[in-house]
Amino acid sequence: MPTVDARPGPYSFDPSSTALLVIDMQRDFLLPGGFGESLGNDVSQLRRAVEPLAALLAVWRAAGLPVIHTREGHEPDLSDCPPAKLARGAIGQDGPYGRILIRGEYGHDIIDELAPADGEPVVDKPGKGAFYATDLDDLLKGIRSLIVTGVTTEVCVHTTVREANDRGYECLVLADCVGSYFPEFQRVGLEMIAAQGGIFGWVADSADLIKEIQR
Ligand code: C5J
Repeated sequence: MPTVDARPGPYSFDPSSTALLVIDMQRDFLLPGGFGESLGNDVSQLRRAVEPLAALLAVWRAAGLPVIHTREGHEPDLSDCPPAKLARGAIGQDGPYGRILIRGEYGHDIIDELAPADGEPVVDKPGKGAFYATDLDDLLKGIRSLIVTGVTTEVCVHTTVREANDRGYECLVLADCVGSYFPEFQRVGLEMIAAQGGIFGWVADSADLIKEIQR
């Protein structure tokens, strides 16, 4: 079994029951003028995850392993957006890439560098967690281990990993393939996952996973 040098300890996975999850690498989070910037964030902070994630995707796809992407967003009529969420942020308002965080708009889609390949499922989710109000759990039938990447570390990545852990998935979060607008949250967010003996997952660098895939 491939075993990755991870924190708090080795992470073993069977490639035949492992999927790579790419969370919310959307223009609305990564480009100026989108949802992330509308909340006052410095979106350039997320860029550092793009190159390592693109490199991992190339290796992962070459190995024939499954990839699932997610996108956070809402129906054009906002019927799936709770009032409390709508009240905090610019969801549904016009921006340079269309209506912010609305399905079908240019800004809602995944950045060009990480565009899904043909056949890779894209799960649209109205919440922060990828299991809430989606068919992700059904899509993952036969999968036990999840390699988790995307943005943002302390919001959608954390929520999804906690949801996955509660459902019995073993999650490895790749430190260089997840991103936060806040360097402090990135550091602490990763520490929280691996603390207490790996309270809801493991953390590693993508190079250590790639080494195992290419072994
Ligand atoms: C946020 C996300 N931060 N994808 N969404 O609102 O982390």
